[in-house]
Amino acid sequence: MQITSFKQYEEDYKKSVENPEQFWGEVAQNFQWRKPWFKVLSWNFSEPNIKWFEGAKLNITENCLDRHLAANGDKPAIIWEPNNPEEESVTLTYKMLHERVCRFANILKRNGAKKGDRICIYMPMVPELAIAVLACARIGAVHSVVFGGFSAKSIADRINDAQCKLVITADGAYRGNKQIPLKEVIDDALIGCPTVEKCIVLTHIRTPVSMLKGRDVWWEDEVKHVNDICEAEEMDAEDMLFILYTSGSTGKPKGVVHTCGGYMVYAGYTFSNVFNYQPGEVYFCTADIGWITGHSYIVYGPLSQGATSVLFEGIPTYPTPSRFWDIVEKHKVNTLYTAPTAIRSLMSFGDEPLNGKNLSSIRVLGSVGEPINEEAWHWFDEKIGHGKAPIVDTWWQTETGGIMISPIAAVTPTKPSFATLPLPGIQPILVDENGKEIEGNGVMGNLCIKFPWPGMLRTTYGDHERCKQTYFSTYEDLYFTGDGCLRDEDGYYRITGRVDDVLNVSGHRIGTAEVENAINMHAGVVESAVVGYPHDVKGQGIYAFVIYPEMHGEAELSKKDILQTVTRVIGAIAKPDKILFVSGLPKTRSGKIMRRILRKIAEGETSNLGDTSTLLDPGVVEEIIEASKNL
Ligand code: 7RM
Repeated sequence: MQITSFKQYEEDYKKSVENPEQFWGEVAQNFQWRKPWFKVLSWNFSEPNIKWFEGAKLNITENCLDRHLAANGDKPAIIWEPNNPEEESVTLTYKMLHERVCRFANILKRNGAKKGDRICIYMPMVPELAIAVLACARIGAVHSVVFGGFSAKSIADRINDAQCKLVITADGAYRGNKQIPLKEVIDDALIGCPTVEKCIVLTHIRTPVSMLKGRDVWWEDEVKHVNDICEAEEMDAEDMLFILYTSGSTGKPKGVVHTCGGYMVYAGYTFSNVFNYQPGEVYFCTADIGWITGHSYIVYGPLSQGATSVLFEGIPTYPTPSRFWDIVEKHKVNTLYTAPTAIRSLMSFGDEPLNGKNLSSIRVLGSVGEPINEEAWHWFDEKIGHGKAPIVDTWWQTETGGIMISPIAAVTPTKPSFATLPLPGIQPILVDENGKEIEGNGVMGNLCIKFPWPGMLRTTYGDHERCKQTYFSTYEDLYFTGDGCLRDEDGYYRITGRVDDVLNVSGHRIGTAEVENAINMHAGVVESAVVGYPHDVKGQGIYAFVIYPEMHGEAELSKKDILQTVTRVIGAIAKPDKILFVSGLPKTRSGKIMRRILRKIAEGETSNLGDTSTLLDPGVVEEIIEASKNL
């Protein structure tokens, strides 16, 4: 299943388009199924209704664990690198991971979890997070991992939307020199979550926590009551595997649903090919398991291929900006998969942190989460890869389940800031505003996908209509990605960024509407408008225009109050970088905020604002421009 030459890529691609069912049927043979499928694919994009490997039975954890035991049981599955480099790292072999997953699966059962139940996981980046995820999959429960940076209110919204029965958390997390009281946040969240019956708490930082009788139990105590034998639940290929919430241009975050069979095949196939993973190599993805990159390329993809996956608890700059390079040297990392924002942040420290670091183990580099600028690409290539490691710039989304457009390491010729070519099975097309296909090369348009792939989302939890509206209704019979894209003279794809009201801040997806709603919850705020602006390290920064007529004290303090509100409502990741108090917002006569104008002002453009003739009150723009100059 591994592509080793460009010619083979071209052949596989052709086959995947001409005969997708045969192509994916063959790929799927590389996985372990309890029962085979009777139909590889049935689909329509109008409802949408997508089924891969219909009739097949499996459990993804048998593919990630059991099937490696005989030949590779003693091979490291997970290498955990703690936040504090003075602490010992932990290696879990496939045998050990299997045992711990089975134990924890029994703990889940003991606490009332069964197939189909939704379980919220809010944990630090420790091995137990991967164990919790896999234990859910083992018993057929649906995990919904919530990133540790979200607030109690965000967690409660997600728990309630998915009607979770259990929560798995830890007392707290380390993040650089900070400690985050996870259980306290969960306690606040659970005040408003009537469906939650049990909460399992791992001791990690040993900070004092409240433990509610009848609801809260310690992970360590529970372990004493179970053995390590847990047969995997037999799952239908189209049974739900997990829900992961992601932001869109409107409303609350949507629960993207992935299913067992197709997701497994797609995560495993793309992992093996894009990174050209070789047996025995050490692979390090710096993402958090709370995001899709961690699901697909720390846990499921690598483990399904018997790989060794490094799980890092800390941040790139703690205790020093050499931390990534220390980890690469210590664990002899062969593949490093990270985000442009991390690269840009580390670049800003110059070459000093690289001095004396042995990066010779590195064979493949990867980038994900946002467009990578040429400067960062070249720095990564030269300073980290020493010009010898191919960079795979991987474009994909929470909704796509796995990498869609990307070079194949050591196969596809790369080009700085280009995601290059679609992987086999992926049929991208560019369309104009009216949904008309833009053919040929040297063109730009909105990126859509015209044929299903096994890893695609099946629905948005509890609201299929929303899935249809968001992804399948903008353009008929196409999946719309929300991204703008260029296809150059060579047919290479370059993703230019979102064309909707979704921001990408340090690789985190944040809806402008979500931030506005949070700001508007602050007492006294009348209205707000949020746009993105170019930010050297974060990619995009958040710029908020706020109408707040009767401020509480000084403007600077009022800004801090607003940041506090946003932190409470969403989490610190959504805090605006800039807040500008204004007396009005530029609106059309029909009352729509003209974001185009605000975006220009946020970018520092104060003259060519384009057509403002439809504005209700052009004076307001002048005032905002003047005020923005003093920010
Ligand atoms: C994997 C992930 C998805 C959005 C997507 C894009 C942007 C991701 C790249 C990229 C340019 C890339 N999932 N994006 N990867 N843009 N080049 N290689 O990030 O759901 O959190 O975000 O991220 O805008 O639509 S996500």
